[in-house]
Amino acid sequence: MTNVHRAFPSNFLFGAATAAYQIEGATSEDGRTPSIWDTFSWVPGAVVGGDTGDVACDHYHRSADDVAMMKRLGVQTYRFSTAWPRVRPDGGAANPAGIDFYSRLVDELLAADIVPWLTLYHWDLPQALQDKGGWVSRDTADRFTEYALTVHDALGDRVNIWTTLNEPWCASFLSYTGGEHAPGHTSVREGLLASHHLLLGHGQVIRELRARDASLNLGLTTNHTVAVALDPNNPADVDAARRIDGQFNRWFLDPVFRGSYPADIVEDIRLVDAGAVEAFEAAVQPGDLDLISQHIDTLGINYYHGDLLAGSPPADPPVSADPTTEREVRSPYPSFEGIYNVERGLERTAQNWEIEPAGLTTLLQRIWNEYAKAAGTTLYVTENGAAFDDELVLENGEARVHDERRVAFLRDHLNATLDAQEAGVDVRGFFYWSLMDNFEWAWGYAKRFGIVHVDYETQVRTLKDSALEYRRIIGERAISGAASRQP
Ligand code: PNW
Repeated sequence: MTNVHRAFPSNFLFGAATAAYQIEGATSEDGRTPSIWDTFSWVPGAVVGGDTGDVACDHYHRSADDVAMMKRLGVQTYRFSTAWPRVRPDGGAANPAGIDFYSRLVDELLAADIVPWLTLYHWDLPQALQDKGGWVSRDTADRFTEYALTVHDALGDRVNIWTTLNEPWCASFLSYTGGEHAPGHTSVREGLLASHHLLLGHGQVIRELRARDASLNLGLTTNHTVAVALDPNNPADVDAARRIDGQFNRWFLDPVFRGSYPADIVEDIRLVDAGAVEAFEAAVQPGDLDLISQHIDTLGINYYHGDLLAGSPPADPPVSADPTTEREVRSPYPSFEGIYNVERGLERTAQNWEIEPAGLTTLLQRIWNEYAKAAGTTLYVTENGAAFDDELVLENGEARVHDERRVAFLRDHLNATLDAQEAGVDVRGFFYWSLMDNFEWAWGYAKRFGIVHVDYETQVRTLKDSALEYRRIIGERAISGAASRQP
């Protein structure tokens, strides 16, 4: 193995990320009311193990310790989200007790010299607003704007970096069409309307915050896949990749950067559900796309894995007997019929997600060249990480987690980020998902993404080997040591 030493530019920011519902707990304290994730987690079968966010990492009571831990880790920035049902319970009046929590957190971060990176919506919509239609209703975009302004009233003097939404694909299609996330609906119409109203809320908040303070750094975080056709000369494979790319990537990037929804995807969906597309087209009102396509300073990219796609069952039998090979994309999603995910023989995470660091380079280059560069928008990797079956062991009385696969994962994806930068992409930072093990949505506590291990009985935090490696990388501002790259 060769030794490497690859330095990061001096302006590159190293961070770690979390989200309110996944770590805070204290779901009924200080005036907080239920979100759609509370109510969804109460539905039998919705979340593995019947887990809920009631306690989670108890971060609501431990934020000072958690910030001290981040300081020991050396992270320069911390990406967190504010909980709408704490700040404006039931989507109604502002709640000073809930707001105070974030005010203290921000003070703690600033005192520790950690840049607060605030996300306004990481999926915890007040249930009372879902009862009025949730994101299917246009009104929710206005309620979101009110909530954002309340957060800005309280924190705008200390927080400079604001992200409106985390992963609108998940908050719309995965939640209102796929049924896998709260509120667990399975309607094409609802998914389409939710996607538009989320983006509308994004645009309104950008406009209002910009008008209040032109010096804010404003942006959006989107999740992506890298859709590759099995055979670039086979029209069916190319079409499968086009459809996946269209819904995951272009459906959100086109309106934000070009002011229009991708026409090919609209037409695909019309073939499957004309009524849904009609409702969607009626929902897109004059002026909406101008709001949605306003300039953003920052685009956050969340990357976990790509997809190799075929338009028919692959001819070659898969090498392994893995049941996930040659699987037809399980699809409540419109126009995903007859698309097959092809087994690449890549290593996989505990969630069966493929590990493909080079996909991150490809993705960053593509988004930079096709969207962000012309718009003068800077890119950050706002999420990248993996769940593995970690084991806590005692060594000489000391708790350790030897998560060498996550160490390699982290190094490989940081390398992939540097590869993109060297290819000319303006990508200025990386957030590992997640700072600590937490409530992994539909998987509950069964999947651990943290570089910090959480014992959910005692709430003891233990730095995994990946945290120690991240601390070393951040300290040296370089990736050094034996190369561990995957192809
Ligand atoms: C993202 N999918 O969620 C979120 O932003 C995080 O809160 C989450 O913990 C992390 O990734 C790891 O999952 C996703 O099913 C959840 O395609 C599910 C999907 C994608 C992203």
